[in-house]
Amino acid sequence: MAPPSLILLTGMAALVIFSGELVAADPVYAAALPTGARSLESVNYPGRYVGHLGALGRLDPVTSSSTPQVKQEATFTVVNGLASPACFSFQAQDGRFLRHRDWRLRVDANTGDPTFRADATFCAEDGSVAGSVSLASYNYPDRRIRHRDFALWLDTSQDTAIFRADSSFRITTPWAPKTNKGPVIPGLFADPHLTTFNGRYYLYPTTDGYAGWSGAYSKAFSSTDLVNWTDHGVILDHGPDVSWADDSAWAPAVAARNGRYYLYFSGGLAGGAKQLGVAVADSPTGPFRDALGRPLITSGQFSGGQAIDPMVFTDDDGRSYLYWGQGVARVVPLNSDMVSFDPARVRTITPSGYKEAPFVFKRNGTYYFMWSENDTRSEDYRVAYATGSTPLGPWTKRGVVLQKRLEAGIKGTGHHSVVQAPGTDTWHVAYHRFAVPAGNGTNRETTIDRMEFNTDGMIRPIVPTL
Ligand code: FUB
Repeated sequence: MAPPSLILLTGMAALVIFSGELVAADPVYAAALPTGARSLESVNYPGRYVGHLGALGRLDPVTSSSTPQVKQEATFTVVNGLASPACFSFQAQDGRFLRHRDWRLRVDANTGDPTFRADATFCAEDGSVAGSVSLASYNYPDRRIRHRDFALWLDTSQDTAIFRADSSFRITTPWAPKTNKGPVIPGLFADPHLTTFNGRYYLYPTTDGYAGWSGAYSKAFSSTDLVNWTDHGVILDHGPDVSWADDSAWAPAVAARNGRYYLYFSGGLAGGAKQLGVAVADSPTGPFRDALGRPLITSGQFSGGQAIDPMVFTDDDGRSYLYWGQGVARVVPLNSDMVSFDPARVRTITPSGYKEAPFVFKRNGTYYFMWSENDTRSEDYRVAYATGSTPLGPWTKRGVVLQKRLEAGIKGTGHHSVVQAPGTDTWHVAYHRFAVPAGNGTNRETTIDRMEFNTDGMIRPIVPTL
């Protein structure tokens, strides 16, 4: 039986302008992989695919009459590299990641520590034949995934035809196609800010999968239909781009004014509490640059709570309000420059049960203030809301609208955002959950569901779907 059809790779060298010259940014890793569910077929043993038996990586034959389990084990989701967005990781259908240990390839759960992330990240080069790829280890760049005796190894590269063939794979359509709609973007992403600019949807999530949520960069994605997403790459990298924070790129949120785009973000100050910053760009996909060269809100500026989880709501009169806070929810009108405010006008609006992730929108003249309750590491992380008649409250708590659905394996549903489909009364909620099936509070994934209202304006319970 014929194997799945070949998906062509784009052999592509990244180019950047540096000191006025066009230079290759990363000449070593040259191939771009399609993300999403795929299978990896051996170049010199067509019909055999990268898979795993239990934990150990193998090269096994797969045909259309193979068992569902064999097909599942020969299917990986190609995702953002856990150690670098320039490279790739391969997530097995059971949630574990392909990684090397003692030079053998195996699948293991992501611990989020730097060693695991590096061991589970592979950088793509063109393979031995057109349309194939060779995968170099992120932390041992001179070693590649190759098969030997139909087991998978991480071996030192050799300049021989047999090594090149043994370390080249065709990326094919998956043997076990995805049956769920989610996550909307492959890989580990949390705290999604879903919004629209100029009739197009944009998604700004936290990059997840790091112990202690220590990921240092944010990416942007865009879509016209909330189903097919374009990855616009890294839009703000705290290491090089933010002088006062080099890690913990948490919960980005973007607002527009006068053709400019403002990215509000939390950042870690080494050894201290989080602070909140703002970056600016001429496009919703960046590149963003730190607008102030210092935090917009410093860690001790307001007593109580942590300065994280910013969000901006702009009312019909054009005034924008900044909401933020973990433990304590605060709001302040922003000045028209979007990067300053009067500290004397900051109000505390913490509702009962509030943990973090404030989000405000307006429908039919009613203001909706939503937030997350419990700890993001708990399966009981959930979303509640209140309504009010102004962007500053007072607020009437209405209750929980989004929570776990254990019968579907859905846990930890929270840190959401809400978007109105342009020109309609159709509303969508983006949120994260523990990655299905094997995630937890630092291995989260982003999904989107419909949000509907009763005739009295109350939000109907949101049913989280797979
Ligand atoms: O992703 C890091 C943190 O986890 C966010 O800032 C919180 O809202 C929680 O989701």
